[in-house]
Amino acid sequence: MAYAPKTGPSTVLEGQSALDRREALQGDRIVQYERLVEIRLVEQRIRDLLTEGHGWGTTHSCDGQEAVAVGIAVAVRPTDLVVATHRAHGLGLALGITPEALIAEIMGRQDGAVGGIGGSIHLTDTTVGLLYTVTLMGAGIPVTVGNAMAIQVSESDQVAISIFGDGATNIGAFHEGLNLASVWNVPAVFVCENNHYGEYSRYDKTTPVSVIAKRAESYAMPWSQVDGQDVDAVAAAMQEAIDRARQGGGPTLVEATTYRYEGHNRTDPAAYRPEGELEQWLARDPITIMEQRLTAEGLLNDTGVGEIRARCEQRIDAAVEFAFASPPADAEAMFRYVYAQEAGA
Ligand SMILES: Cc1ncc(C[n+]2csc(CCOP(=O)(O)OP(=O)(O)O)c2C)c(N)n1
Ligand SMILES: [Mg+2]
Repeated sequence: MAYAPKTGPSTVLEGQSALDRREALQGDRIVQYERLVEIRLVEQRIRDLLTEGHGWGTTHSCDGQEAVAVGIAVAVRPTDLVVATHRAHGLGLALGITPEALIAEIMGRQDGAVGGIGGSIHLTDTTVGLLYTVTLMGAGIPVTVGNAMAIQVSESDQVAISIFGDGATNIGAFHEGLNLASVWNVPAVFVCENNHYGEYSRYDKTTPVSVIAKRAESYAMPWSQVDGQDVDAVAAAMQEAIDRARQGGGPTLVEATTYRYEGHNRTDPAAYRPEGELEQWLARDPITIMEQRLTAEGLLNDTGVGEIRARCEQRIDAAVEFAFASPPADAEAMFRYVYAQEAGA
């Protein structure tokens, strides 16, 4: 049976598909700013909904890491092939998934991004190039090498993108994947979102190098380390790496340094963090950084900031209403997309 789960646009706004949202983002820095705000507010609402019992399982919030998601989405084409992790609500929204499709997915509803059978950590929207997200650390890296190899063989001008955490760079798949990507010179960009923690361990307790991106040197691969609190900086580093890959220059490792404001998941109070660390990062909040920059450039003022926030709140209220109105996922659908082969066949 063909693999054809529902993916892509569910929307409360007529004519606004995931692809429309992506295109709007790529041309307009105010939209980029608005998307940062939207991601922050959606994450907060998702935690509330789960706390109130309107969904199952856990969630891994990306509050504080929004600029990495938006910076990536600015540079990546919808036709490129993106694979990411369990902490990907922000990336999904940045790439174009609507708040309603995301919230409905997490609430297990049929209008969710994958019909409600994937949930928080299995987001997909092939209309904007998000092939899948997966929580197995590093597992997307060899898959990305395969995607990039397929691109190379088919001589298309796409690029394969893999997004993973700092913890995943200690997994064998990271090293094997980067090694092979370099040897085959495939069009791939490996993006390490260094939020300084892998579950409950600070990265310097588990990782013997201070600049993770330098690990690329072992594989003769170009690398860059970029300020992950700054949309423009992330977009520029991504653009450079993507251009190199598209032009046949092979893979790059990009490290975006950032911080997660919440614990690893919603039951983690993050009591292991040193005192004052969160406050230091809050002082470099990605939303504030972009707000100040756009204000200095005369593109935004206090009224605009208030309007954008109110518009996001309204949109999210409508998205939640939409999700509640959507029927629960069809449990049978879980089995519809499983391949089986009879013994001896
Ligand atoms: C192969 C594997 N080992 C262990 C886990 C359990 N686990 C889930 S998330 C996580 C930490 C991930 O840290 P990082 O890669 O830095 O991503 P982050 O959660 O910080 O975004 C661990 C150990 C897993 N999912 N996969
Ligand atoms: Mg991490």
